[in-house]
Amino acid sequence: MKAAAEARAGAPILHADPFTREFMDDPYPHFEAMREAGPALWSPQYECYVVARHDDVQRVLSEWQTFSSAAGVGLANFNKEKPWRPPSIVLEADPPLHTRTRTVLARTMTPGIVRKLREQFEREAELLVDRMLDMGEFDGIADFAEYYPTKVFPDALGLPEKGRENLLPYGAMVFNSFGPQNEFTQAAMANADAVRGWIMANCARAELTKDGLGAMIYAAVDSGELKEDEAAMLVRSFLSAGVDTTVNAFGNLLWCLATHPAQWKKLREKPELARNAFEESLRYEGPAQAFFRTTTKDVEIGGVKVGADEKICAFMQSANRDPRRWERADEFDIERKVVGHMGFGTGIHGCVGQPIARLEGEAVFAAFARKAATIELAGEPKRQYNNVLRAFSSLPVRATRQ
Ligand code: Z7Z
Repeated sequence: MKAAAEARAGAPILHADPFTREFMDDPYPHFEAMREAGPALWSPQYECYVVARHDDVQRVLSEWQTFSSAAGVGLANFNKEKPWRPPSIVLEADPPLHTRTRTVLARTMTPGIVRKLREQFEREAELLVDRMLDMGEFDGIADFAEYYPTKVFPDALGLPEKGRENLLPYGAMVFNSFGPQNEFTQAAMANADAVRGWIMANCARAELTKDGLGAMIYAAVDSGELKEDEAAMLVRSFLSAGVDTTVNAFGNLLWCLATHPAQWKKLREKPELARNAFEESLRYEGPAQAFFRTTTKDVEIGGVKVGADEKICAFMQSANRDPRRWERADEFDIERKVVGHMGFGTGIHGCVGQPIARLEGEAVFAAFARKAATIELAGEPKRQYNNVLRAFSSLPVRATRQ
């Protein structure tokens, strides 16, 4: 214990608790203080290191040999603690396992496949936006953000319609569990067995349509690349990673547009900016706040010596606002050159579903830009507290037609 304390003595102490309402209500001053304090901080409360500057976040997410994912990408160290579910064989894995599973996933999201999905995604986007404009006032979360990603993505996957209401509660379990076992994790786990049961049952080959992305995963069993139980685990990865992330990306971008009238005006004038607006919202107000890695050996981060088997929390959303990397880091600008943001992560674990996420974002917000004249808040937004997702639980919006 004493040796460990001394080994960590070189790092400034992180006093703030990132997994509290107070922090989540306004994380940005905390992020700034973390970046200013040094390249790597030590949290005595959680016994982990923290990096918050763009370059260090990028490094931790890129050097997978040193910063491993196999012991989990949450606070829990799977070398010491039993995971709450069987680990993901793509997210919570290193090469060579990760290489094999990611290859199969990536094959289901090639440009050719995304092109085929586009027509259906755009049709649903038009219907969604028309419905919102007919309502005039709507909840940007329940009516808008939650609707579309729980419709088009499971449709593309080939998932049964019945029981899809389990998807969002499952996402809440997955993402809260990357943080500590606090009140948010406990609340998300309230109905865990039923939700988990539905998810696993619906990852089976027999439940999926023959022509969806899920069936493509099972085709890799037939070609000998995967075992049957591995295919089910990869379908589970789709359901874990592909819903809450886009839901909250939609909610966050809608909030950005409702509260930045000059940017909304620009988007209305040029709906073709929708793709970059979505991207900028992932930088400015991205849903994925932070992920952990585990050191495989002694390593130095900006002069701080970190031992082996230590947890490091990489704050992607802080990297996205680091003035060392971005001009006008705290300004939302839909015409910004936004390459290099950490909203999709980076490195070998960088979001494999990003072509589909971008397709969804572009389809919906281009439709909004073409059809709506005004968009503004109609009430006070309420935050959804989640250990690693930046999210609203409610977002009252008023919008009028062109
Ligand atoms: O494979 C998985 O279960 C999985 C779960 C969550 C993969 C990825 C994610 C994830 C999504 C992690 C967005 C961080 C941000």
